[in-house]
Amino acid sequence: MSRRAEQDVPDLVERARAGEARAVARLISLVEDESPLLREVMAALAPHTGDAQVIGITGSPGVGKSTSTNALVAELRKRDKRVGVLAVDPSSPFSGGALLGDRVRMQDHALDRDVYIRSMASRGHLGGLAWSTPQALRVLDAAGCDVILIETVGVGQSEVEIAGLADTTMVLLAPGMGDGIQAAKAGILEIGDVYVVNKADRDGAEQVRRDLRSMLALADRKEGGWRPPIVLTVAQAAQGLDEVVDQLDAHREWMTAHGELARRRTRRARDEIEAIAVTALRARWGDVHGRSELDELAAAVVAGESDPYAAADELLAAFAD
Ligand SMILES: Nc1nc2c(ncn2[C@@H]2O[C@H](COP(=O)(O)OP(=O)(O)OP(=O)(O)O)[C@@H](O)[C@H]2O)c(=O)[nH]1
Ligand SMILES: [Mg+2]
Repeated sequence: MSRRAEQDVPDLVERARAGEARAVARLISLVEDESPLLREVMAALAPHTGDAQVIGITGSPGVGKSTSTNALVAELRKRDKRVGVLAVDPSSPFSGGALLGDRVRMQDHALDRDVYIRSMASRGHLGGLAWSTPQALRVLDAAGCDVILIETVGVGQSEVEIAGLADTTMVLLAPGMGDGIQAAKAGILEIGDVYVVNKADRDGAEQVRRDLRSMLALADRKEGGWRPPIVLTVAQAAQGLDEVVDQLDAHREWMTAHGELARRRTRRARDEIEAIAVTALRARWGDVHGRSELDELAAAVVAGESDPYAAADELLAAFAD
């Protein structure tokens, strides 16, 4: 692509919508780099967003997230869906070894033009996933992906964050990982819409299912709400993924019928707006902080000519300019 074509936003958007992988890649890079073109990009994408089914995939390290993502892509391709995959590493500022390994595995789909795969590091953005991932989702959505899978590397906070980004959150467990206790600890019982017990070729998968089912029964879920199904899979052998996709679709239908999809998306948009606004405020705060104005106000407070509240009000007035 010529330098000029890379900067021509309407042209990039048109080509991304036509399925040109390089244009999609370029748009996501503009997001990651916080390009000055970002506003123009987002405005151009907005009318084309809202159709993709966004699925978050989470679970303990080694449970089979990448293997399952790979097998899910194959199942979705069988159903003629265009698929986007975002592998997000919120813990590292660089694309680390884990993602590299995943990339190699994902080469199963490397030549398929209806599959777009991207690894993202969150590069120490404020709020980790919060800032850049939703914008990358918008790019893939507008580019015509029917389904977008978000896989996180790393544990902890990211699990809850991913639930905030996705329409449907899929939680993976596996036998022999002490997952029962982990599930209760990590708050996984609250975030899952579909549970998958992977590595069902190993002993103990049925037991994990039973434990999970009784824990879910005790969890504080809303009356008349969605009852998360538990599916057994052997991702390595591509077994059970058809039922996983059926359940993901069933959840989407349920959400649509009950207004939950709209509620979740509104919540997501609120979070996005807030994250952008807070980032902008912080940037402006940086400006204010550097100004001599603050020194003057501080001197007035020290001299007893002003108080900290009045001084803060004066400073905040600077934001309104
Ligand atoms: N026995 C068995 N092994 C599996 C299955 N699915 C995945 N594995 C193996 O489990 C290991 C971890 O799989 P990954 O897909 O890399 O797991 P992950 O959750 O992405 O791991 P991280 O990215 O490190 O968190 C690999 O050696 C897989 O081959 C399965 O269904 N059965
Ligand atoms: Mg992985």
